[in-house]
Amino acid sequence: MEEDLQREFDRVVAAEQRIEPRDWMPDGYRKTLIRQVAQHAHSEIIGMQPEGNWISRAPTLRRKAILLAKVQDEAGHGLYLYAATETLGADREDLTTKLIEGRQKYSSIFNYPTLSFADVGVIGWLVDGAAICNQVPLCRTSYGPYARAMIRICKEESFHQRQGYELLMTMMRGTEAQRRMVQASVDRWWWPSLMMFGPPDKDSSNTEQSMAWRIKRHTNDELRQRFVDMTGPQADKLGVTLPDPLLAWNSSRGHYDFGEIDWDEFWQVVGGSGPCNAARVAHRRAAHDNGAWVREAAAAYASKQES
Ligand code: FAQ
Repeated sequence: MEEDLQREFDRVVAAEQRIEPRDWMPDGYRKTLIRQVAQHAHSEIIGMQPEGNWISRAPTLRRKAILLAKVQDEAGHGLYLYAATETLGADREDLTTKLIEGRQKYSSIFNYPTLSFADVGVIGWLVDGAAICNQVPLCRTSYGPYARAMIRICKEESFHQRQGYELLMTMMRGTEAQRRMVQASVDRWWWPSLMMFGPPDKDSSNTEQSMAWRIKRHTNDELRQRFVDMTGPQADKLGVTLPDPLLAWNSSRGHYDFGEIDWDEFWQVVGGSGPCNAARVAHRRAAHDNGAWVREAAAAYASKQES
């Protein structure tokens, strides 16, 4: 019986069809999806903090409106993704508890500080750019609710990337001090952006199985290379220098070569010792605690409706 179910699951995955919530699925597939999608949802929610830091200090009304809308989109992405985990049987309260107790991960990138308004542009260009590179293939992931959430998320992410690039273009046309601010920001965010794609394939514990299940459609190194290839010409057009002396177009490979990533730094940040890990989690915990009365009121209202 279980063998028949497994055969049908394998057939659906191999045929590029979607596994849906009521379908049978191996336990490991369910667990891997809950892990990845929850981590992705947490990243969107924690990812509101670095840019949220600049909402009250945006230089113009237009920039403030754009930034507010972007940060709200990220909250929305977190919510679609938590909803996708619920279709797998996860409990959102439990996932939030795991996040604020440090038992579940979120993307390393959000543990770096935003020191100037240029960081808002660079996050849009590089961080949303890397997120898009990673997430467009996830529109074809094998689990239906995740794939469908990714379609909408990617549409919004591409606006996020464009607003960042447009902000940087504007600053680069400004004063010498603004150009220096953009370059300093690129210097700080370039390497952490490359780390977003995860460890090198040889050290990636989950990739092989996730590719076999067609949860992941490309390896970490493939997507990282795609991002570098996409970003090199954009940096030239913008007039900034990516902080890697080894970055160079390799015509025989048809790709950019680039330098070695500091994997010690990556594992430190993933392990909780990055520059802002403690502050990010403390802020999320405080927001959760401060929202307790809203949850209690909603629950009281719901039980009144039932009675
Ligand atoms: N940070 O075996 P792999 C965004 C962990 S959303 C922290 O290669 P996998 C939007 C990994 O969990 C950004 N931990 O893992 C936005 C695993 O540990 P575990 C988030 C990381 O899952 C923009 C271990 O290392 N995007 O930016 C990281 O096959 C602007 C071994 O790694 C997603 O989550 C990392 N960077 O591949 C919002 C996309 N990398 O769990 C606001 C969906 C790896 O076994 C502002 N996720 N680890 O204990 C994915 O595509 C995959 O999960 C990867 C990692 C590629 C991130």
